[in-house]
Amino acid sequence: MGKVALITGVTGQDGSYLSNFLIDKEYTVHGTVRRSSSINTYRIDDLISKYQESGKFKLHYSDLLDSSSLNTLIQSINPDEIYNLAAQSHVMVSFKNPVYTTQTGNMGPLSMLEAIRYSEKDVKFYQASSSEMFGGSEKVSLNEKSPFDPKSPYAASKVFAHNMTKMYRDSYDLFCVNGILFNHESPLRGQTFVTRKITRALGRIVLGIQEKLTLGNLDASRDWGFAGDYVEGMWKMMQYNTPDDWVLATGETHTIKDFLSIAFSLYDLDWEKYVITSEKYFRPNEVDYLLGDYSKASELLDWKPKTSFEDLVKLMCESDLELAKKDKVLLDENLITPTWEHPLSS
Ligand code: NAP
Ligand code: F7E
Repeated sequence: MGKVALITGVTGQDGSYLSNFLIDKEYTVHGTVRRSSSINTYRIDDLISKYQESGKFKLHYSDLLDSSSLNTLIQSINPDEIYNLAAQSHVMVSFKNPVYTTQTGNMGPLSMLEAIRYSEKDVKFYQASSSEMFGGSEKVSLNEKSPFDPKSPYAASKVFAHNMTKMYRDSYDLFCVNGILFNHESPLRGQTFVTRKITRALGRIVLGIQEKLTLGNLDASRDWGFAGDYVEGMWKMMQYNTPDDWVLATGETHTIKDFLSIAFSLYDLDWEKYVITSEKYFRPNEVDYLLGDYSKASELLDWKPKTSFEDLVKLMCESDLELAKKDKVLLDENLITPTWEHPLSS
């Protein structure tokens, strides 16, 4: 019999990649979806169509603030492994909605840890911790022992959940894992994160249907990897013989300018002719520099990133050029209004 996994935040980027990965490993996957006024399952629609009937992939309404639904789900599904991927994951939005970001980021994992503590079964728990917790003020390589210095409500809420996860592991002898993941991207990345904002706009610029792209601080540096590689690392942490904290990263860091340069040069374009900056995308407090040291995961989990930075940029650009072609058809037929510089972009 295959294992049973519960994934919170299954409609997000990582939820989609992890669901695919676990189903390939013969898991039955249950995912939580929060109610919204329009259906937003586009990242997992292929899984729904392939596996819903056989019961290998099941969706349930839940919310991080609804401890009752989380508790009931854990009792009824009886999972072997829980991956807590749900969060208000946008750093800039966390400055605008600090209470919501903190309530969901704190109460969600805590509710699940309590449910696991009283569960008769030994349920393993994965918490999606983040490199944002480090704060990135110094140009150093960061590992599991590096100190935290959160610079946003998002990062502070991740530190709380990280500490709670470790505390439950140490206090109650539970298999609770923190995956401290550095930025990871893909064609399924949310469109308001900087990499996808760039590749989505670039596709339209190449086709002549967008003129300018407005961004914020172009000098920040990030350790960017491919989401598909990172979900394998999450799973490996859960199979290791002891629960622990683990960094997943690439060991390379690049500025937003580097990303722009590689992306635009794929189409022989000079990014400086298209990109403008606006104060509205600058954050109240910036994480300037993130570089991860994944040597512990490499040595003990035999994990390493497989996709290079250049290949990641190319993969995202190619995918978004195809999407831009669809935008162009709809635009030519007057079926959509261009809202490329969207007021909710952040
Ligand atoms: P994402 O694409 O933003 O997905 C977040 C998921 O959480 C979505 O399914 C979202 O639902 C769900 N969600 C948000 N608020 C919720 C609530 N109140 N109740 C229930 N579900 C809720 O994020 P991601 O990039 O896949 O990242 C996965 C996790 O890893 C997140 O916790 C993120 O903070 C963390 N992380 C990400 C990175 C990265 O670089 N991607 C790095 C380190 C850590 P909707 O689809 O309805 O919005
Ligand atoms: O910003 C700068 C911005 O929003 C990256 C989340 O997955 O990774 C992500 O958080 C950098 C920042 O990601 C724009 O100021 C410039 O320095 O793509 P981002 P993030 O803040 O690093 C971590 C690891 C997580 O855990 C989070 O969940 O890019 N930047 N101009 C911009 N960023 C955005 N979003 N939009 C701009 O226009």
